[in-house]
Amino acid sequence: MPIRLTTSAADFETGFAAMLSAKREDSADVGDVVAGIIADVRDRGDAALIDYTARFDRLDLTAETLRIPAKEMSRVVAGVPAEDRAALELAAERIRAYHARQMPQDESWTDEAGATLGWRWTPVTAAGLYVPGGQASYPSSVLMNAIPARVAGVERLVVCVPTPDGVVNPLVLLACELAGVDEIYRVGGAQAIAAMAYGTETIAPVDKITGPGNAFVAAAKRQVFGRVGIDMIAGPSEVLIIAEGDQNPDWLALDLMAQAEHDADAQSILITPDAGLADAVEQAVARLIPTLDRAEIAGASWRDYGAVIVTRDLEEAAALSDRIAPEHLELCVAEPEALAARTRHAGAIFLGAHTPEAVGDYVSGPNHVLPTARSARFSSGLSVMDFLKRTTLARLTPGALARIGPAAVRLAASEGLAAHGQSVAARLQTLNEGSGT
Ligand code: HSO
Ligand code: ZN
Repeated sequence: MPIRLTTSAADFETGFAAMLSAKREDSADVGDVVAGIIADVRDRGDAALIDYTARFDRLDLTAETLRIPAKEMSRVVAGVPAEDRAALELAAERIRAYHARQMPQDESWTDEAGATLGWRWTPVTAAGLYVPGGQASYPSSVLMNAIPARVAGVERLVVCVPTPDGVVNPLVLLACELAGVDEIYRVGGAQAIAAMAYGTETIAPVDKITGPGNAFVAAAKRQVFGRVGIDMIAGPSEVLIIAEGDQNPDWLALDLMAQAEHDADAQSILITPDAGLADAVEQAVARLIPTLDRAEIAGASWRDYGAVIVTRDLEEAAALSDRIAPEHLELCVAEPEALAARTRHAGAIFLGAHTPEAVGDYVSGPNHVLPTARSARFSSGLSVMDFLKRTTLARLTPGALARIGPAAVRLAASEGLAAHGQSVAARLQTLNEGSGT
């Protein structure tokens, strides 16, 4: 049974605090193993990748076959049914249009001292995207990672994807093609992250690595950070739904289970001021779970981490949501904009009964790579910004240097940095001589 809390009950705060602090992810400590794999890939390059791929994916590769050739790409992709292709194309187009709007502007202005200041944005040169194999190999996630990179102007986009027993997912390859991925390697795990960070004979290194993965991949990303940039380390998925009493309990049950089916560690929470709706949704979920393909995963997630909270009103529901800072926040209420305005901490907000979170996973346009485990308090979902960096610009006229330089000379002296002070003072002196004073 999911936990059930009522804000008017005396023990509410205790129950809520326990829910907030429950640790959902119990990832094994694989740091040492991963450090060994990274060192091996740095040492032996392609040969190490070939060994690990034989061992973990039961696939014999050579330096020539690490990369999936264009011919194989077109053959596999040609087998994708037209309806699947059309759906993926629609998704790609909408994701592209959304992320194009995110592109930030360069800025430049001249201030009252006469300094021309500003910044400009430039893309990272090469980005590497990790695509997991197995059950969590989502073509939609390929689009969500690769398209922002391309929109940002990344020149070289690399994908590493494990292909256990040589089996490739045609939709993953099609997503790579639609997003404009340049190179695809059939390598997975920590070894793939090491190869993209340090490079091998065949795989040139990248500057930034993004994408989800298992505990080994997550540990590898942590360990190569600094050598390359990485995106966030995402935890199990979450949804929080705030619903009014007149909402359809079957729809809400489906929305809750759409998160729960991702992972036994996923979390689905319903908050409502209507105890009757809370009961109806719990009953609907109980009916729904046995009908799902992933009944076991969804059932375990709902049993262990599911929560139903009954509040006095919507205002209180919004305040609780902020304390949770969910990855996905669904507002199934008559006036979702007003309620959204009352919340601050959420990775993505879905407004109204006809915007289920699942539509955001695929086709609405915003990114589905979002901050989990309460990190929406301080971070945001993946965007073009993850593939851009900002360079600041400053140009001083002689007059501007004369005006603000003396303060720099003073501060340099206070920090005991003589060359700093003189590098400014020497110029000020020349300016003074030139002006004849
Ligand atoms: N809801 C997941 C993303 C996803 N869902 C991919 C389906 N495919 C995490 O935001
Ligand atoms: Zn999903």
